[in-house]
Amino acid sequence: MEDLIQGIYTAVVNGNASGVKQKIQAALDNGVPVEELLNKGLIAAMKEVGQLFEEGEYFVPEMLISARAMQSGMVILRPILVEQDIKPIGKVVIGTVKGDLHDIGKNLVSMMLEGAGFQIVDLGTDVAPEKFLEAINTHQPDIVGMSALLTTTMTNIEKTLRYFEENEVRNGFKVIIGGAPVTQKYADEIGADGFAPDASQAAVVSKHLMGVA
Ligand code: B1M
Repeated sequence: MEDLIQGIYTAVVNGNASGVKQKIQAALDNGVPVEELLNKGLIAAMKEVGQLFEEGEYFVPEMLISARAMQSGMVILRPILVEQDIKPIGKVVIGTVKGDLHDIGKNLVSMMLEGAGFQIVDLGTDVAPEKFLEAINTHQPDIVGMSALLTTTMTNIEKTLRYFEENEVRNGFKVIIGGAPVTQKYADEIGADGFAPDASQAAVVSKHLMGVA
């Protein structure tokens, strides 16, 4: 059983999507519990990928390839997790703010968060404050994530936060922000709960916001 899980772990770290699919299916056929596959296989492997990125061993392309391999495994596991009512560690509504069409970084953040055990509701790009609010009311997230890549659209993060306050929903969730022009200083100034400079740290900070190590 440990060999099967180790195989999944290695396939994710190596970015081998077809290997992940085959090994997950083999493990399921051998009766390995889905929670073990998720926690010791996919999530543990993505944690390792995050560490390799922080140590400078992996760069964005390697991280993307591993994240896609992890997601190919999630395609198989997701319906089983729903069926068995296995809860994610939290729900994240995420989007790139109004006026901004950049989504490569935001997608990578979503994948790393999913790899860390979060359920993701991805609103895409050019997300107006009203659309964030609608998603908050529908999905009741634990965390709202906002990404901005342009100095001109970064200000829409603050506008969206103020819109949440005007609509009296701001206290129901934590807010994490990021993107090339975004800094910890800016996050502090506008009252965001968390900032991450990259996708790996976004997973660490989000878990911290949920009070999970
Ligand atoms: Co645009 N663009 N772009 N672009 N683009 C930049 C951002 C720019 C720096 C290029 C430059 O001039 N050197 C510049 C911004 C300048 C500024 O504002 N300071 C720029 C510009 C000006 C523009 C246009 C205005 C160009 C034009 O039309 N005149 C235009 C704007 C369109 C719009 O959004 N309305 C535009 C368009 C585009 C494309 C559509 C062609 C394309 C986007 C494709 C896509 O995303 N689907 C594009 C691209 C690809 C880039 C560059 C080259 C790469 C961005 C990227 O994907 N990086 C970029 C230059 C650069 O960064 N070298 C540039 C890789 C990605 C993994 O990193 O997105 O930083 P990044 O995400 C990181 C972190 O920031 C962090 O984690 C991620 C992963 O580690 N992070 C978060 C991101 N979101 C987070 C959220 C979090 C936490 C962390 O919590 C929720």
